Amino acid sequence: MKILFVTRVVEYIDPMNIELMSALARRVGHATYLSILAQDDLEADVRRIKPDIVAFSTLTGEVSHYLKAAAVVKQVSQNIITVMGGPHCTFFPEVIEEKNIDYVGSGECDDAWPNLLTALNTKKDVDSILNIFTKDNWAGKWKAAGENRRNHLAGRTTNLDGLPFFDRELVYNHTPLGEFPMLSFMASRGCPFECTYCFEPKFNKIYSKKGPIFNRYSVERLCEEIKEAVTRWPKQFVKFYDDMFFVNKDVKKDLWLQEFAEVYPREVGLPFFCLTRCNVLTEEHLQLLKPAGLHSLTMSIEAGNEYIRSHVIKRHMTEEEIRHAFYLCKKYNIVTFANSIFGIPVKPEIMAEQGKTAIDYDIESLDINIDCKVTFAEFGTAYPYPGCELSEYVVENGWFDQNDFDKLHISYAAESPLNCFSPKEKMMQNNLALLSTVCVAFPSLRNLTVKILIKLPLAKLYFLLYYLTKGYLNVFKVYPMKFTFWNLLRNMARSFRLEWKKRAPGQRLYKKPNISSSPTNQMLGGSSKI
Ligand code: B12
Ligand code: SF4
Repeated sequence: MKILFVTRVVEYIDPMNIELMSALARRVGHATYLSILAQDDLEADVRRIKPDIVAFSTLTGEVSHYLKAAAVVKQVSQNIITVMGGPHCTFFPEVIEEKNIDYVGSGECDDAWPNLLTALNTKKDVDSILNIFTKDNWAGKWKAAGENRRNHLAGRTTNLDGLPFFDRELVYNHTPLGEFPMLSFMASRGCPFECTYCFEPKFNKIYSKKGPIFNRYSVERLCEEIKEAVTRWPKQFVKFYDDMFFVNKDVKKDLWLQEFAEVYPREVGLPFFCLTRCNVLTEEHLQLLKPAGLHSLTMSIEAGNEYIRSHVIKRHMTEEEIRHAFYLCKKYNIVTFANSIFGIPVKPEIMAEQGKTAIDYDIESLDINIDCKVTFAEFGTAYPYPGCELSEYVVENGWFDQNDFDKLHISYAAESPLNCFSPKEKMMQNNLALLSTVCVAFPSLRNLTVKILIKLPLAKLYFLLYYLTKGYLNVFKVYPMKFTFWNLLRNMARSFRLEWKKRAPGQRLYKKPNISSSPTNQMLGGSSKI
């Protein structure tokens, strides 16, 4: 069969979801194609390729784009089968009720996806395939009878080594990503922590007693795949995008990490980036990983305020642990990257008790990033994704209308979707998010920013400052890669468009306006009502 994958946009990280799904499909004998909404004409691609199946992998904020895309596919031919999977479907399999979606893959579909393809190809029963929701099995069992949907989930994939190598060719032949000198990969799946804004704790609940919470490729298999990729495409840097590259505070007990530190430099030898948490990192980790090629490390701070960290988002780490982790990185000359979340709502009575406004909490987050001397600090907005504890908290408090996914922008670099902030506060949050990255790099701008700049409607200027700071830090510090002059210019122009789009979706900065235009009315610098 011919399978056309549709994705919204390809940026600088490998779309590993599509690359894996394509590899799994090819392994069972199907041909795969790619259409990218931000650059291609989907309708023309569908008419030219004549796919049997069109497949989407969706995050929550982008689901409405894919539903519009599915409508375009069905307009061309009702016979084309549409399948949707990805994190949104894991938490919200109800998407099967959409008229233009024929099948939904929920949870890990490493087996379900090829099983579905085989069943469709051989016209066998699909309703009983675990992880796959159909119109019939949904209406007959889960919706009508209310049977526990978890019964329809297979266990978690235990043997990651058994997965095929990602089909990077599908993406690299179609986008500039193959020439971009960074390769992304995940050495593991899962995370045992319980942050309330993240999908992992919910995922762990859904999969309770159905397989390992944290699981890794073997070091040998991991290095084999990276080696194969870097011999085919010119890469200078590896970004390990695991939620947690290591979870064990005690390095001696992490035999995998020790083996990695020995084998990776010998077999791959490229500098790398990875992620962990401040309360996991120890000096021994850096002593082990620095000689192995560790160049930059993400440890998210998320909130400077202790109450928010412990009670609202459950990060469960002290300020001292945060400061110490960043101090260690400075000591070992490791470049640091930290995310923080603005616009995390606190109940009015607690705010009154603490004598703080909503913006005070955000400024506290800026300040801890400055104190920790984070190399590159990025500030997003709190977004309630389905199933996460944070979402229940904002819905219970009446700050967000449950199931209103259209309010969730494609990126949390946009305005807060919560109604507990005034338009003025939302404008200040947006301004501060842009300027904080600049302030952490140039701390002398902090006072001017929080006292004056934050209140001015100059978001476009702030975006430019943010973009230049981020661009400089990314290219020269976090991911140090060599570009030819023209390549650098090309990448700058492209990344400028992508960054802008994340904040001002209505703007026509892409090559051609298409069906991926925004479902929301959020604009750079806040809503137009200000
Ligand atoms: C890499 C990554 C990114 C990359 C690339 C994203 C991309 N489009 O590929 C970048 C940096 C761009 C990114 C950005 C964002 N991300 Co992100 N990202 C991830 C991360 C770490 C890994 C995703 C991945 O590739 N996994 C590997 C693949 C193989 O696994 P998978 O996607 O889960 O796929 C499995 C199943 O879902 C299913 N499946 C997937 N696709 C399909 C398709 C079909 C047809 C079928 C049948 C099954 C199926 O089978 C797969 C194999 O088991 C995840 C966290 C995580 N642990 O997964 C967050 C995650 C996906 N991101 C998330 C979010 C919120 C974002 C942002 C909104 C954040 C922001 N900065 O604004 C943006 C939005 C970007 C966008 N809209 O495109 C959330 C999504 C929550 C949700 N409910 O949708 C996650 C889950 C993080 C989290 N902890 O909550 N992200
Ligand atoms: S540590 Fe990271 S991946 Fe793990 S639950 Fe928290 S936010 Fe999610």
